[in-house]
Amino acid sequence: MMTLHGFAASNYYNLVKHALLYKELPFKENLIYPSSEALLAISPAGKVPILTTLDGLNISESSVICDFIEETYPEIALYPANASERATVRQIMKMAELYFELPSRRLIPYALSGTEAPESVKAEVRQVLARGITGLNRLCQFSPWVAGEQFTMADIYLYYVNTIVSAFGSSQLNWDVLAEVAGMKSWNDSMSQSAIAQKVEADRQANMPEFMQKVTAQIQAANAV
Ligand SMILES: N[C@@H](CCC(=O)N[C@@H](CS)C(=O)NCC(=O)O)C(=O)O
Repeated sequence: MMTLHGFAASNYYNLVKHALLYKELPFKENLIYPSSEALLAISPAGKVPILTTLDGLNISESSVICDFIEETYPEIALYPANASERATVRQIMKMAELYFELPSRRLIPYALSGTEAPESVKAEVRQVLARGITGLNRLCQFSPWVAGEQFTMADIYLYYVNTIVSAFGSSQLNWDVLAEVAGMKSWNDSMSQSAIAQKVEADRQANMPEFMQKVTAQIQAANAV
């Protein structure tokens, strides 16, 4: 059986988990946190998620894992058969990561340590998010799914990216970023209603206390140096 390594408080972990559940693939979960020797042994960059395949290969990077599971298990397809349509799906995923996820993540250390991000950092984050808003407004259809009639990996990817935008980007900047993309909010709400999203969210909430304990211990250790 495949193994998904990581922790449920991670949105990158959750998007892969959602895709595996959607494709009805059997897998087990291995709870593992960053900075552990066990993770470094299987993850080139020391990041989660990692998927161990049936051949024993350890794959990192969520979008690469998404591609692998689709190519290996094409049943219950999450990418369009048409190459041009697939390219649109991948553009949405890439833009979501580069211009929504990564800038929002810059605000996580400030949010977790309860400090205010410097205005210069906020300005840079706003600028990148604005690019994401423009790009996603141009590419997303929400009719009813992100890329049109077919539910795709872009729906799963963007939904979990948006959890970080809402929790850190929007809250730290006092800016409802998702409201800037026409159709995004109602699509996001309907995504959250699915049985899979609700299971993933329940697991996330169950993991949060332990995850926050680890974060607090790390902040205290850094402050003690
Ligand atoms: N580009 C990576 C990012 C994964 C990532 O940043 N994971 C976080 C957890 S949400 C992590 O492992 N952080 C540990 C660290 O930065 O040391 C992917 O798509 O999988």
